[in-house]
Parts: sequence; structure tokens; C-alpha cells
Amino acid sequence: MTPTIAAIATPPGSGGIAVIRISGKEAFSIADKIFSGPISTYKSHTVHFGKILSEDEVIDEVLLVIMRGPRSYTGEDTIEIQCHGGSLISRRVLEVVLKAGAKAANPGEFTYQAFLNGKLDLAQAEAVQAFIGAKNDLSLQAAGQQLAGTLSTHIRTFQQELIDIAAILEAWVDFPEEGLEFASKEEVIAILESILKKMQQLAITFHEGKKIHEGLKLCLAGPPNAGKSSLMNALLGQDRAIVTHIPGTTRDILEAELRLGGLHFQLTDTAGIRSTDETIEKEGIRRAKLAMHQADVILLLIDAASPLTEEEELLLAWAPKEKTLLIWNKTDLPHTIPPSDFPYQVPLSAKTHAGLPELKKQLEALIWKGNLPSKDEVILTNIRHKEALQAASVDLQALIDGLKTDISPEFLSSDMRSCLKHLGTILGMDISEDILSAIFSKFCVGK
Ligand SMILES: Nc1nc2c(ncn2[C@@H]2O[C@H](COP(=O)(O)OP(=O)(O)OP(=O)(O)O)[C@@H](O)[C@H]2O)c(=O)[nH]1
Ligand SMILES: [Mg+2]
Repeated sequence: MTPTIAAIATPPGSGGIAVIRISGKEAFSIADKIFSGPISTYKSHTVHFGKILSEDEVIDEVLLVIMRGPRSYTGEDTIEIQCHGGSLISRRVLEVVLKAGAKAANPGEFTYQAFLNGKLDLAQAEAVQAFIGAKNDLSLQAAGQQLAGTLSTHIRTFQQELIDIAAILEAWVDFPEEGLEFASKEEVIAILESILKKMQQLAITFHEGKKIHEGLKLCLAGPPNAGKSSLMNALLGQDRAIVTHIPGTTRDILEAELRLGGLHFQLTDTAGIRSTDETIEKEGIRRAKLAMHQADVILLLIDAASPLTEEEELLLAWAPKEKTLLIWNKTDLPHTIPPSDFPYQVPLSAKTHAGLPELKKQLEALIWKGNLPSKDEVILTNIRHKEALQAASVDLQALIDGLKTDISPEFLSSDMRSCLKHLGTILGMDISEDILSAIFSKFCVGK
């Protein structure tokens, strides 16, 4: 029998309230032992005021929510105790609950119960954690979609379409003559190819999903005094980096989190790049070049108010154009912008902030290259799902190739089975205990 589990479901620290959650067959009898009111007389989905008692000692006055399974998150009988939000109080309440017979829940164990009880499939269960941990609007949106079951619906549709084809293939084996009446081989191949295309299209969204989920490395680079630190401060809306008129002000790499246009970035300010004999500055420049190399996007600043130097020309030639947004800074002063073939560039004044909205627009254009995901598009953010889809696509391609080369249909069934199996692992069908525990161990306790 699955044990009745309990944990503090709210984050550690002090707050208005904390919630202790109990789930399992014994949830109500355990609560009965420690709560002042008559639990067995309460209707499901009601809230009750009372005391948590340990022997005769009152631990706290609480609100208790009662949910009878299967109408609960886990599908089991569930009690949620809302106590005062002190970390010591909530721990005392949990101790009393454990003493009354509950087991301390492992990370993700409530969601695991929900999965076992069919309340969520595995893709949805994984979305729970992504939803909680979302760092920006787009990842929240993607996780929300997945939690609502949109990805799962897509996978189930692939499975159903393939099962229909499997039936036709079987009919060919059993009744070679009549089978052909259901569909011609060309028709079957065309259907399989269209499923394959849809599977591959879904798999590529992981490219976008990764940006959304993990965020991007954004690096400020350019010659000394170009205004890199000024721009960092403007983007962050605070005086984070030291700005002076002395070239070579920034030496160490400075990092900050930045949220912009539905994404989050790790923003890096670097030392200005120029040839120098000074040891510390040299090291700063070496790190700046490394940061540019590792960045997903480079914001390359050039001072437009003074003529291009030889060093600037070299830097412009060296910067990889597809991931560089060229910024002509100091346009509040008299300036000239020389022609250049960078696809993404923008005039700016880091001092007056003129051009900042256009910079954000250009940055978005560079990142998405016209493929900004729409609100209702399903995006893969989980590498496990991407790998399963890719494996399923390989099987399906083998199946299609086999059909084209006239292999007898019975030999194709193993490709079909393997393809269905890989799709099934996304939803958690036919999946090993080890993989499951690896997935749920990444959750927080109490979820
Ligand atoms: N007029 C004007 N001055 C600017 C602008 N942006 C930066 N400055 C000035 O240029 C000087 C250098 O600015 P920083 O932001 O320190 O430049 P940096 O690129 O970080 O320089 P290093 O750290 O030395 O590599 C400061 O005096 C800034 O006030 C701008 O858009 N217009
Ligand atoms: Mg600086």
C-alpha cells in the first residue's frame, strides 16, 4: 500500500501562513488524531477552523481543508493545514503529523502520486515543476500549455494516427488481397510522411524552448569608453557598473540578471577591448573575448561621435554577425554612422536612453529571426521529450523507407512498435522506475 505522505508545501522562511499537506489513505485518520474538530463528519472540499494538538499541548490555531479523493491534486484523500507562517511553527505541525503516522514526503512525491493515479500524465507532471520554476513570461506560458495537456494531446494524436496505420499494415499481412482495398501503399506512405513532418516540426521547437527555459547569455563588448557600462546600467535601470570618462574603467567581468521581452538574460559587462601592455587590463580583455565567444548574443558598442579607429575596424571584422547587435552609441553628440553590413544595428544614446526601445526590438528580431513563438504554439522545453520525439522520428523514417523498398509488411511492425513506444515514454507509458525517480527527484518537497 502506498504510504500516507506529508510535507510543508510552502517555501521555507517566515510568511503569513504555511501549508502542511497530507495525502493518502490514512490522511483523514491521521488528521483526526491531531485536530480538535471531528474530521469524519466534514464534507469534502470544506474548510474548518480548529487547533492542532500534541497530547494536550496546543501547537497552533489553523484552518484545515479537507479533500476526498479522487477530487484532489494527488487523487488520494488529502488534508491541507494552514498554520501561522513561521518556519518553527510549520515544522512543529509537520512533526505532529509525522508522529501521528504519516511518512515525510520525498521531493515530487505528491505529483508522483497524482501521476500514478492518472491525474496527470508524465509530460504534465514535468510541466508542474517547470511552471513553478519559470523565470520569464514565455517559459511560464510554455509550461502552462504543457500542464494543460496541449503537448500530451499532440502526442496522443500521433499515436492514434499511427495505430490506425498499424491496423492497415496488419490487414496487408493477414489478407494480402483485401488489405489493399483499405488504402494504397502510396496513401499509407503519404500519411506517414505527414505525421513524420509534424513530429519533426515539434522536435525543432526545442531550439526555441531552450532559449525560453534556460535564458540567454548577453554580452556587452566594444572598445574602452564606448559606453558599455552605461548601457548595462540603462538596461538594468540601476547604477550597477562604474562609469567614468577614463578608458579602461571596467576590468573584471560584471554579471546581472535581466528580464526583457518575455525572456531572461545573463547580462555581462566586459573590459573594453584594445591593445595594451598593462597586465590587469590584458587579462580583462582576454576574459572579454572569451565572454564574447560564449555569449548567445553580443551587444557590440561603437562610439559614433568619434571617427572609427583601426581597433574598432578590427573588432567589427572579428565579431560574428549572426549573433551580434551593433550599437552606434553617443548619438546625442554630433556623430556619423559609417555604412556596415551588420544585419542588426541600432543608433543609441546610453546617456539619454534615446534608441532603447529600438534596441529591444532589434534584439528580439536577432533572437527569434522571425520565429517568435505564438501564444498557442506548443513548444518543447524538456530535453527528454525532444530526445523521445527524435527517436520516434528515426523509427518512423525507417518504416517509411521500408515501405518504399517493398519490404514485407510484417518486418515493419517492429519499427512501428518502437516508434509508438518512444512516443509513449513522453506520457510516461512503459517507463522504467529509475527514469521516473530521476524525474521526480528534481521537484521540490511538498509538490
Ligand atoms: N554623450 C554621451 N556620453 C556617453 C554615452 N554613453 C557613455 N558615455 C560616456 O562615456 C564615458 C565612458 O562610459 P562607460 O559606460 O564607462 O564606457 P565603457 O565602455 O564601460 O568603458 P570601459 O569600462 O572603460 O571599457 C563616460 O564618461 C560616459 O558618461 C552616450 O550615449 N552619450
Ligand atoms: Mg565599463
